[in-house]
Amino acid sequence: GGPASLARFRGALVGAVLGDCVGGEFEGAEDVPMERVLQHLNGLEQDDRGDGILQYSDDTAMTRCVVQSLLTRGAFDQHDLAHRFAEEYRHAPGRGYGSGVIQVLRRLSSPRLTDVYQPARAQFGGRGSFGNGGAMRAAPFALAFSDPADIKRYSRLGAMLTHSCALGYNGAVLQALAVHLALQGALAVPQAFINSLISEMEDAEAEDHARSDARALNEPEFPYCTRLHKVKELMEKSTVSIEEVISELGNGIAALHSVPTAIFCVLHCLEPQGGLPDAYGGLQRTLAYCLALGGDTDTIACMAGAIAGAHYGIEAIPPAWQRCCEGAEEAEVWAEHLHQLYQRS
Ligand code: 8NA
Ligand code: MG
Ligand code: MG
Repeated sequence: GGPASLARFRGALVGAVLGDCVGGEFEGAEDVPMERVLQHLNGLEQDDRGDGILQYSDDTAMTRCVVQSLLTRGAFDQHDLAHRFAEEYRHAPGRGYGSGVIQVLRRLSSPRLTDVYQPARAQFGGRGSFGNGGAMRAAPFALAFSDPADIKRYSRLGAMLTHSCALGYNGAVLQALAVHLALQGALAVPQAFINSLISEMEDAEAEDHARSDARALNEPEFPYCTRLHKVKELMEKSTVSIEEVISELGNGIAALHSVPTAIFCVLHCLEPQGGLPDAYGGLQRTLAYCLALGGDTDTIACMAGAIAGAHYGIEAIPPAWQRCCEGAEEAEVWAEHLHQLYQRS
């Protein structure tokens, strides 16, 4: 489809859910052979699947809250969103939330709370979380708003409800911007795509809070820009090993060690790759590649799935894969509603 077509909106939201559901199998694993990844993915094509449907985790649970809040309120509403996060956690606490964020989610349900950003600010001795939990749920901001200024503002605020450290919320800004650009068709020119992200993050990371948080964590100045430059270097190499991706970009639960990685996975898999089935389309390649990295596979595949889905569109998602994933049918319906909201924004 053309820029911002409905097929791209569907692809983005369903791609995110798929990445979370198929990635759960290897979450936290080290050294995942591609053979095991392909075995797992082949299982999705079998009619007689004994093990039933793949459940989504915190990534999708929180993404659903963002979608429902934006659709119900027709705008960003931090109180409504905070309430939905808290209710979702109370209802289904076993979705695999990070060990720190559950304290925020418990405190967000207090009726006495007036400043909904306060519990997040109290995390980790007042430094706030740098986990990827803000980034993993950022895609809907790119699907609800067409203006990049709105996308940046609301993805940041949406993340700050749980992640007040700049390395946490700027990961969400980067992920939302990557989905936005992919929706516009910008991945047709990969170098321009990455350059746009670098120039956007130069602005975001120039802010005082971003500078002091990077310093406090012994990170270089402009940590996301530094990582995006590494993505560019890896893109220019003729061969890149999995080990190199993990050591240069990371595969962990910190947003800084996973959002640039997800972006790299999408870029790397734009062209067919050795070791992956010829029959795989680009979105399938992207998800398989994310899983083979090990580490925080559900979250990296969720973020890469949203970007790749926005680029390739819903047609690139095998119906059999979609049927195996909890919440994927619903995601397609919500994508249509977000598309309508986007056109009004
Ligand atoms: P979070 O805010 O609890 O952060 C995740 C973890 O990062 C924390 O539990 C800490 O260990 C560490 N952390 C974050 N900020 C700081 C800090 N300032 N100082 C010291 N340590 C810090 O949770 P989240 O919402 O960011 O979730 C991130 C990931 O955890 C997601 O992938 C989610 O799926 C979940 N998760 C991951 C695994 C895994 O093995 N990769 C397993 C279960 C859950
Ligand atoms: Mg998860
Ligand atoms: Mg995860």
